[in-house]
Amino acid sequence: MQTTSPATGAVPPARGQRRGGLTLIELLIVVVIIGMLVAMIAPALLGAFSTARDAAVINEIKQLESAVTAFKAVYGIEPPSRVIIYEAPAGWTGDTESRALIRRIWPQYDFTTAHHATNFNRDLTGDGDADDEIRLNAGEALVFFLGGVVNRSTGAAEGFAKNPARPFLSASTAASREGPFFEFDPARYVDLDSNFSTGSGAGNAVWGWREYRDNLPGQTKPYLYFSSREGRGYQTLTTAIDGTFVDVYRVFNPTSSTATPNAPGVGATFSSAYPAHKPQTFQIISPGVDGFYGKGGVFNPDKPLSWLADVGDYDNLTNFHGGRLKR
Ligand SMILES: [Ca+2]
Ligand SMILES: [Ca+2]
Ligand SMILES: [Ca+2]
Repeated sequence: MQTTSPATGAVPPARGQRRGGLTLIELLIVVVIIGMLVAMIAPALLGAFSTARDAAVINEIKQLESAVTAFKAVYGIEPPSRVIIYEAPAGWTGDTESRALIRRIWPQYDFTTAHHATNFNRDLTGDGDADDEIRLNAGEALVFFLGGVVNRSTGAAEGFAKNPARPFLSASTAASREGPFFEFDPARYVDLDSNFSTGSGAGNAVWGWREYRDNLPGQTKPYLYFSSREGRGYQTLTTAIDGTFVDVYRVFNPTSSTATPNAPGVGATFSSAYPAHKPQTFQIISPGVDGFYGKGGVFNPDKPLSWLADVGDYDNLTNFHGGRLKR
């Protein structure tokens, strides 16, 4: 036995030296083992953190889906994802599509000047006039229809007035409300294209709306929302969102002969060979931790997203796939 006991008081110097050497080796071994353990555990821990964060976003997307369902329960249709709201009655006359969509939601909506000339109860932009147009796209439409009109002094979402002809009346004017349908965290509003507080152009200025981001660390980009228009088909985007996203996600078709179904371009046409995911309802898309949307288009769950040859898609979170798009 090499054991020594201080009690014996008879430890030879040689033994002490040898013991020191062993301790150094032991120390190195321990350091190496700890290093290996850290190397093994750290990715697992980081993975667990990111999985938990992803799960929180997926859960929030489910809550947004429920809010859309609640909106539909009141108004009969899901919120449109592309519509223009006109403060001035004249705007509606040249936009039959937007007018029809508003008519679907509020059949008694007053498009005339009758209540308009004497006050600004249609001043949705809060700039003191009633001649603007608010172009709602994707994430903006989600926030507008689930949150409702906004108190420009406090920033609070006020839902819509139950007044069937004037749903955009403020809460101070019309206390009886529908919504908001989702409890937005005020800290997570964003305005990707800077058109919520300022319009562009003189007179009939063009405005937009604010959007809403997920709670991933460092996230600056909002959820995207696209409606199938009650199963009548998603509209192909004519302008890329944030310079990249151009098409809703479509189902991979292994029998299609299309050469590059995974590389949509602006205005690309997809045949019925590539139906959209959620063809009857809507898509909600988080850009994930990388903050890039990618291009959308065909998603094949059996292949890694590098197959899409587009950085940014792989970590997206959606309401048609239970986690990151990357496998
Ligand atoms: Ca205005
Ligand atoms: Ca905006
Ligand atoms: Ca992404």
